[in-house]
Amino acid sequence: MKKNKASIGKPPKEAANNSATYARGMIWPHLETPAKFAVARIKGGPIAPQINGYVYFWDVPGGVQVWTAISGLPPYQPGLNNQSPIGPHGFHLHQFGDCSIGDPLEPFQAAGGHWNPDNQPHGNHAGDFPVLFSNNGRAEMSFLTNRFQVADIIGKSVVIHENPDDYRSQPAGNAGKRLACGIINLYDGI
Ligand SMILES: [Cu+2]
Repeated sequence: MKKNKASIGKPPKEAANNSATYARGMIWPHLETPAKFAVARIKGGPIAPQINGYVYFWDVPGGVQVWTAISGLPPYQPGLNNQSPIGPHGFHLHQFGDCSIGDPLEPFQAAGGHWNPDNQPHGNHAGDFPVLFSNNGRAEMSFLTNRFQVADIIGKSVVIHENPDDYRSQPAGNAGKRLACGIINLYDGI
């Protein structure tokens, strides 16, 4: 059981050296051509060190399919006394592939602001993603975006925030502190 828990979101070993075969044959049967495929390994920072997981990206007709599996999210807390609730968690692409922790009270500032290549307001940034809902600490989600291709996001980062994204406050949806970060790399069978 311990082994399973640690490997949430990770492909089985026998598939690790052939991501295209894995993608076609197992959980993504709609994928018909060898795709550009990327992954961000997500790790929690000092505010939520238990966060752990993966975000996968692969090119599909019409855009990119994103699939994520995250564990170790903090429990939901309602927003009392004008404080933001903890969860569901803002989830975005950020500009820079630098997940240095920096200030432990405001971690992951080196990842920069939201990746926004076409200069849109927040809520319509290319890297604005749906929020992550914690299910006893675990979130899994898959969605389609037509805002980029895998090749456009290599070397950017994925950030998970403490608070929900309101999709309209500028510049970042009032999503609060940065709990976890991962750099997007071309998939090579991690
Ligand atoms: Cu963000």
